[in-house]
This record gives sequence, C-alpha cells and structure tokens, in this order.
Amino acid sequence: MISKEMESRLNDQIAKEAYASFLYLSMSAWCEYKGLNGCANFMKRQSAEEHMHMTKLIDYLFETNARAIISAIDQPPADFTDPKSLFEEVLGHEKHVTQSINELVEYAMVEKDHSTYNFLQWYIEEQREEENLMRSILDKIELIGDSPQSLYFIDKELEAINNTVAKAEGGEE
Ligand code: OFO
Repeated sequence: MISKEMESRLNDQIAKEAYASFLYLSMSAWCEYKGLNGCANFMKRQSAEEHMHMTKLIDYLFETNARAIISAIDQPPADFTDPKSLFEEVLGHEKHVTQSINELVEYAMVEKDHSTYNFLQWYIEEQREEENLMRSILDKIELIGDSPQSLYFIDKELEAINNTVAKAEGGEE
C-alpha cells in the first residue's frame, strides 16, 4: 500500500514517460522523413523503452493496490533541425526525467516508503545508462562532424549503435 500522495506522484511520472515515448516516436518519424533510417530505428527503440518505463509504473501501482490513471499526452514537436540538435534535445530531456526520478526517490525517503524507494532504484540506473548513451552519441557526432556530407556517416553510426543495444538487450536488430 502506498500513500495517495505517492500514487499521484507516480501517476505524474507515468505521464512523463508517455510524453517521452511520443517525443521520441516523433523524432523517429522526422528522421525517417529525412532518410536517416539508422537514427529513425534508434529513436523508435528509445520510444519503445519509454513505453516500457511507463507500463512498469502502471504495474507497480497495481501491485501496491493503487490506481493508475492514463492522462492525455501533449503534442510533441514534429520538426527538428539536424541529428546533432535532436540528440542534444534527447539528452536534455533525459536529464529532466532524471531530476524527476530523483525527486520521487527523495519523496519516498520522506515518507519512509521503502517499497517505492526500492522500486525506483531501477529507474535511477536506467537514467544513468541513458544519459551516458546519449552523451556517447553526441561525442561521436562531434568526431564525425555535422556537415551535410557527414549525415550519411552519423546515420550509419546510429544503425550500428542500435544493433549493439538490441544485442545487449537480447532483442531483434
Ligand atoms: Fe529515459 O526516461 Fe524513462 O525513465
């Protein structure tokens, strides 16, 4: 059993994960439109990850006899400038989510809610990994350069990273 306040805060987090999933899907669609299939596949995978983060929270609420509320999702932007600024936006968004998870953990400590505190540790680790992955992608883009001719190589790199992530997760490429 968790408190009503914790239930409400976890529901807010569900909405944030849902928005991240839609934002990344929109980014994937833009990449596809621009012919950047490697980037598109990578962002589609990230979108699916965020969807899983959302359903994990929903399951936790059920397990603790609380209620999950699925709210409306804001329209994500449809247009992006280039892969570099797109991944800068992803990293910025992930930092924002990390902050939100940290605040949830701090609140679980205030309430001495050990169950939720323990559950949230998975998200702490996930955020560290995701921020690290996005930083490494931006480092690669920096190395390749962001001239129009570099787009082909950036896209190839993202396809390779996507395949590596898929293998590490034991999923399909
Ligand atoms: Fe990467 O944001 Fe979910 O937790």
